[in-house]
Amino acid sequence: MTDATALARALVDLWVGWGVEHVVLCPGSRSAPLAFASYDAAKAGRVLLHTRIDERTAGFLALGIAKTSGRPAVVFCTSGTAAANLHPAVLEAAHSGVPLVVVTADRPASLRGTGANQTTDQVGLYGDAAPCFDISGPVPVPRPLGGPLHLNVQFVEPLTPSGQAPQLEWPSPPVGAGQVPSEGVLSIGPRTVVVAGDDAGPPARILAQDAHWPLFAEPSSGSRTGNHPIRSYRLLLESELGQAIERVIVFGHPTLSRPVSALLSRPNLEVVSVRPRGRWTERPHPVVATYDQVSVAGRDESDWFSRWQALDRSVCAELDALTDEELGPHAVAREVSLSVPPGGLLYLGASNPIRDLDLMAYSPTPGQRRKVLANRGLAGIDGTLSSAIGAALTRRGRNLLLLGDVTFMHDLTGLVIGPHEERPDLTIVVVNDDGGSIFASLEQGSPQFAESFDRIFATPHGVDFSALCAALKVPHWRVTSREELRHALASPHGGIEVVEVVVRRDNRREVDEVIRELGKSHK
Ligand SMILES: Cc1ncc(C[n+]2csc(CCOP(=O)(O)OP(=O)(O)O)c2C)c(N)n1
Ligand SMILES: [Mg+2]
Repeated sequence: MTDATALARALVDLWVGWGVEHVVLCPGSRSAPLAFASYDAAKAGRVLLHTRIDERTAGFLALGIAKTSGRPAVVFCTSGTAAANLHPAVLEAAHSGVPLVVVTADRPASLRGTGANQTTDQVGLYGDAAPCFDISGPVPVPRPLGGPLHLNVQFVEPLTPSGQAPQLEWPSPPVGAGQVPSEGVLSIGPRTVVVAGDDAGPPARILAQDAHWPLFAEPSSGSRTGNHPIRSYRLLLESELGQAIERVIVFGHPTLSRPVSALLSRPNLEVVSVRPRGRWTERPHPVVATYDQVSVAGRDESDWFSRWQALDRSVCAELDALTDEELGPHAVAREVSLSVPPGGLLYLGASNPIRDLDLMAYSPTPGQRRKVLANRGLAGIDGTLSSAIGAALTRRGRNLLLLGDVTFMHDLTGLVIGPHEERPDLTIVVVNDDGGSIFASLEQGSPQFAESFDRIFATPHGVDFSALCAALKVPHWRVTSREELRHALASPHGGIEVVEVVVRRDNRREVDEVIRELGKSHK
């Protein structure tokens, strides 16, 4: 079998050849050859190396890096349960089409099925979420483009560098024929809206602008700029105007609101899909056509868009007045959205924070664009701190993360960053309502289940964030007023810091109900 040191060095060369800049290392013995080879590559300035002890965190760190840098990022770990801890990040990468290279060290294949220490069946561990290459020597491996790649590497002892390791050549995979993207030309005619889900990108905005159609752009769509986004779209779908929609063009991966899912499933509605990135590119509802890209023949000269714009302005004015009364979660989202400068990064946690921001964020002009990201592939509350830290590692300038208290605690080891590691600038805004408030507005939150609600859904914890952050040596500020929040957001201290905003949870269901009514009253 191939010398472990030579194999590890050749793998690092392969990654560098793919354009990999960041490598995330999790310590272990079987993966030692990769650790030494990556360390040497980092010393030579060929890669940037990050070390994390928790593989789940490390996986999401690499995911955040790959999401923002547009290049594959590598994470590697030892054999056994370590490999299983990378699974959440692999699934998220698969569903959001992020080029994450997951490398698991293994023993030689001859030891499989024998009860050797720390040895399980790692080949194909992530199922069809990540194509797996079981490697014991150089074989052709394609560069990952959209989605994760699993390299399971069999290392034979010795696992430490000794003597002169032979130089290995990595064979190139055959180049496949590229597919020609399909293009649809849309007519002006039916009353049309453009829905831009996660990762829709600028084409959704450009189409809405060209055709003069309303744009329903989720915060992490990358399309929420210019004049066409309708901020309160979620509230307006049940209004008379919302009922008049005849056609929807869907981009990206919309996941945030039930009214949008309901819209897309309406009978007698024409849905045109622009194929999203990720593992499953089919829509969960019927579509009349699917294209890779679309353009429009003409411009809608009717009053369709101006009616949406007028209604949106009046509902947003009511919404702002309502949410201005106290420092609730919506006001926090508003303040955060206003404090991200052009070119800055805003990462969003799942659950209510991203939905509140969706309702409260204004749309900057395209030139003043901010990068807004979220893990919407599977919308987990795991790995959010790490993903945001990974994203921030690739960016200079202002970086913010807005997330809930439960989401924060789910990824606490994301804040365990050793003294040799690079720490990015990141202001973490935790909306602390002592539990998961999203369930309050769902069926489970109905008064008939009130008795068990806190115990089995909301899970209040009473955790002292200030003590938690002190233990992790992360600066922490607790704010209770809008002025304090503004001040904290306006004066970052550099490095990673936590701004905890304490808000109520007991009135969440009522507040959401009042907000929903704002749209309905404009029938
Ligand atoms: C890994 C994972 N586990 C569980 C869930 C289900 N879940 C969705 S939101 C949520 C609670 C989130 O609470 P918090 O972060 O405080 O946000 P809030 O709902 O209060 O806005 C949970 C447990 C999930 N999405 N992902
Ligand atoms: Mg919460």
